[in-house]
Amino acid sequence: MKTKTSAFWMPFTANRKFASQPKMIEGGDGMYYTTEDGRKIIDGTAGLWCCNAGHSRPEIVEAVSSQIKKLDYAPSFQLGHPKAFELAERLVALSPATLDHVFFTNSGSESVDTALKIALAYQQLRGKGQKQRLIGREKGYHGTGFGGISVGGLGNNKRFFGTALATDHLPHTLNSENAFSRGLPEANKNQLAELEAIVALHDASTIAAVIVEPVVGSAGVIVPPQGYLKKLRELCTAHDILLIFDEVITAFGRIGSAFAAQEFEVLPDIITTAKALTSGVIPMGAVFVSNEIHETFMKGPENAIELFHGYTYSGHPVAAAAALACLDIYEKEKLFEHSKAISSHFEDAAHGLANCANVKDVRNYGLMAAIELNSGPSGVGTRAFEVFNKCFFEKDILVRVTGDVIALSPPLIASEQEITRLFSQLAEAINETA
Ligand code: PXG
Repeated sequence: MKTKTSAFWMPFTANRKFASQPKMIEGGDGMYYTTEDGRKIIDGTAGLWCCNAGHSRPEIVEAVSSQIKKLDYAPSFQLGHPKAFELAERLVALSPATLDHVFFTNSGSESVDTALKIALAYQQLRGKGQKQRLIGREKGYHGTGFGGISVGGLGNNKRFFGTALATDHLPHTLNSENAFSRGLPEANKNQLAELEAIVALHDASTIAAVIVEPVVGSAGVIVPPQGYLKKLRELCTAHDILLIFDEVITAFGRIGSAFAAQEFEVLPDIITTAKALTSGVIPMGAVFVSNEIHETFMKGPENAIELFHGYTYSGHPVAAAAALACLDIYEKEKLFEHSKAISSHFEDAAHGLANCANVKDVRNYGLMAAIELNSGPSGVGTRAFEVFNKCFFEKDILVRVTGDVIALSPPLIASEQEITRLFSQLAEAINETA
């Protein structure tokens, strides 16, 4: 039966265009989705960068259903249930040392807003209440909450909604000099001079935190220039500014290590996560906070609430059960190691498209890649959207399109053969769209 599409106002979607030619997914299994018309297609995007363990894993299904039978829901306000505590312990064992505390949320947007609030409150609590300005970066995506869009750097997401917070933005690091470079690019290493300019403009005494995606995801896989993140850490430390890594996409093996912080050997003060924490099965986010920040909150009278913040579903038992089962899969199947091991094959496959029609740039790191096309004759994004349609309807692969960029981020369980097939199908679609 054909699904009716009028009542559901779809997010970040051209709703009327979708209704004219719906792309409907009915099933998922491992690396594959099944479409409404019964075709098995390779999931080249891990859903929306989240299904790192692959789809409908029986171990997670089992953990979720037995948790619902045992305890469906319990509050985390002034009460607890063991699964959330167990999950927090497991997570801090994975996270960089000194980020030993976890605040649970339900999404990446909530993780970002939580991190920003913790940063602002921390500055107040340690007597630096003037430090209230937040610095994001052009092209940054930090979700859709009012905090996230304030520090975010994508104009379309900010337009109409005002800017709730005092912010400023670093320049992005995309540079045509770096086109077709593999892994970390060279040019724009000095882009951080702008942070000094922002500090000179507003004064460090007014700046609470800088938030960046270590590898930019949404805006089209922008890989940090060599040494950039280390330099950013040095500057933040020198000016007594907190550094927040938004790892909603990069955490949990997407670029080989558990966290980008470990991959790039840069220790932020706060890390935001969501998505692959549960492999996308149940919504959940986690914010990792340094001991220093946490201790600053744990100083008042013991019967006082330390942070007036949280969500009904913070640490939800079913989400926690899903996350624990998911972490077991990552560990047992060594998926982070696998992700790293196949990343050079993935890199070769991505750069194999450099000579396809209209390809302007290829960027990659870990299991993230962007194939950027020249804009089509009818404007930005039209050609890439046509490629997306062709991939879905004719080539049996799912890719993600933002503007002129086709992004790839397959589940970490991908085999070399599946990666080869994904990129060869995509190459055909690009060439046939020319
Ligand atoms: N931070 C980052 C770095 C993200 O990538 C969020 C925060 C917000 O997460 P929630 O769970 O609130 O959506 C994200 C989300 C895309 C795409 O196609 C990316 C995201 C979401 C939807 C689509 O690039 N990232």
